Amino acid sequence: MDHEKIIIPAALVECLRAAKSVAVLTGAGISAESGLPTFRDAMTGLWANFRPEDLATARAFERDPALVWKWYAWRRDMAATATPNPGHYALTAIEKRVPEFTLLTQNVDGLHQLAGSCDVVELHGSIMRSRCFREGTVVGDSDALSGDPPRCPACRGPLRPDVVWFGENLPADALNRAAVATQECDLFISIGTSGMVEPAASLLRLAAEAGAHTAVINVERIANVAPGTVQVIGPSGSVLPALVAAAWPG
Ligand code: BJW
Repeated sequence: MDHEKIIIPAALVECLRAAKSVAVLTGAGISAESGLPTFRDAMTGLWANFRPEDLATARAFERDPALVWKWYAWRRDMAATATPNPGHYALTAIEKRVPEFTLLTQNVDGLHQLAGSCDVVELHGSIMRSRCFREGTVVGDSDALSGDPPRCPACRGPLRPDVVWFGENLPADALNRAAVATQECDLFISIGTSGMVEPAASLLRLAAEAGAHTAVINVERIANVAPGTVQVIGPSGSVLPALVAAAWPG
């Protein structure tokens, strides 16, 4: 989509320019233009041929560790060869211009870090790391491991991806940082997420209740957002660069 054809609401531009503190929540949609499938696209999404509970729960891993490990290995290979898109880069530009900026991501693909975002709060972990299913010890480079699933070098227990599955708590430090940023920001922007998975889904509403301006950037209109939320409909790889250009021309 041509940047010139995207209309960025003036109110959002003003809010961004004036903001002392901005919090951004990203989901799978921001990486779609890097070629990574989202979860809930009925035809091509990551769960098109499976039910989420068959792949993204500890119970699924216990039942069929090879299936779950292979699904994550397939996704890790895709993420490892993907590159950030203009949406990821636009967020690094915003980070440089606002005094306080917190990037909260539900994504596990590492593309924000690759784009140069300095301090990414990973709410759902990282697909690039693994950890022992028994003891929780984190093992860094998943690419160097072999086996379906590989074994923990310390206890020989099965390794699992270092991500947050349904029914598991989010990392406490990440959740705390999300709560603080959400309570304290002037502007909260939710980008490329269907807003169906808690607790991340509640952050937009919590920000609005705390008095922040709120905005959603998505290719589809999101239902039941907090009253007063500005919705910009379009791909984040075009909307975000257009927003940056409008807020800080030249
Ligand atoms: C574009 C675009 C473009 C496309 N530009 N946009 C309260 C009520 C009910 C249930 C619960 C509740 N609280 C907790 C729960 C249970 C559960 C939950 O939320 N269930 C729901 C299904 C209802 N939550 C949990 O279990 C969480 N843990 C927890 O709460 O712990 C405490 C607790 C424990 C036990 C019991 C109760 C409480 C953990 C959630 C972990 C989620 N994990 C996953 C997998 C991570 C690892 C992996 O990657 O495999 O995280 S699930 C999956 O969904 C993944 C994602 O991060 C997450 C969100 O998906 P996302 O990013 O929104 O992707 P999509 O595909 O849904 O949407 C993409 C969007 O992009 C779409 O809107 C497109 O339109 C858009 N888009 N192209 C802009 N170019």
